[in-house]
Amino acid sequence: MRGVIVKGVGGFYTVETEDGRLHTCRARGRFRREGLRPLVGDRVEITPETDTAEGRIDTILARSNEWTRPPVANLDKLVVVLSAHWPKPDLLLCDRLLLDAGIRDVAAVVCVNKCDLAKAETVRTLTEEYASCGHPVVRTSAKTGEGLGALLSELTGCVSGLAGQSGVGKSSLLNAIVPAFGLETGGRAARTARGKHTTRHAELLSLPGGGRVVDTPGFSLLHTGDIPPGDLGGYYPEFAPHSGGCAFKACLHKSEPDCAVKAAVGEGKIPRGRYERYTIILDTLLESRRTRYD
Ligand SMILES: Nc1nc2c(ncn2[C@@H]2O[C@H](COP(=O)(O)OP(=O)(O)OP(=O)(O)O)[C@@H](O)[C@H]2O)c(=O)[nH]1
Ligand SMILES: [Mg+2]
Ligand SMILES: [Zn+2]
Repeated sequence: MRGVIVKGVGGFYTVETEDGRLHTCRARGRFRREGLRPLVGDRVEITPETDTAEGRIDTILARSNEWTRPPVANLDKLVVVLSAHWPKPDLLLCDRLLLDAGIRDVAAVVCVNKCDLAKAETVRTLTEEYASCGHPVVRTSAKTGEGLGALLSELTGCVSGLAGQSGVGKSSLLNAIVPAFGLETGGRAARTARGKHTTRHAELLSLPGGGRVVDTPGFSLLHTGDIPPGDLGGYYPEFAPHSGGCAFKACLHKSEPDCAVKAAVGEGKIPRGRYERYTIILDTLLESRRTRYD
């Protein structure tokens, strides 16, 4: 029987089969020997046990994409959630997530949450910065309900993932959209009991209007996708109108002379923050090349 992994905890995978039933499955031992790890979002073939809600995962079908942070597969869309208030938005993490989506050719949306607490100016700056790189930006408040319709229409009809720092409100947003999800959110009590993270496992949830969404645990460290440094600029759509004007064809837009991208930053046509974080990511890519080939 075919199904999709909606949850995986401690070597047990919950598989929803096409008839809508849930089966708690173990993976075949062969997967471990082959270094293959079933992921939430995986489409699988299972052998159900007769008369119980259990079974065994036999085959993992080909993935359209896979992610290590969060560990999920087959996303159509990534929603990067930022908090416009506390925690302070980690824009480098946001840019890396957008890059990860770009590398996988997965659509990305930026969600600026906690608008009820934020200064209007903070919300505006974040919106402008990310709208200029071509991503839809939705402004939300899980508390007042602002923007939830716009967020829901981004989620409906596809398989999407909510990612971002711990505490930005990913689970709260999903609860506000579908109260029946009943996801645990980061009250103070929940946090002190377990450290910083409230959501501990990725879980794929079905949306009432069709589509699925995965709530993921927040994280801060992220390994930048392994791409040649010269390709990085290609994942910055806001560079595209300018990069043809660089003196060097293989310009990294860093220290080369006559760089049209840097000129555009100087003229305020490309957000400076995005550019500065681009150079940070570029340096990590250059550094990892150096350590590999020395
Ligand atoms: N005022 C306000 N508070 C919010 C909003 N969204 C979330 N919160 C609060 O922020 C805290 C963290 O929310 P969570 O939904 O647990 O955050 P999360 O992103 O799921 O965090 P992890 O599961 O740890 O990754 C909770 O106390 C929420 O009540 C919002 O839009 N406005
Ligand atoms: Mg959560
Ligand atoms: Zn350049």
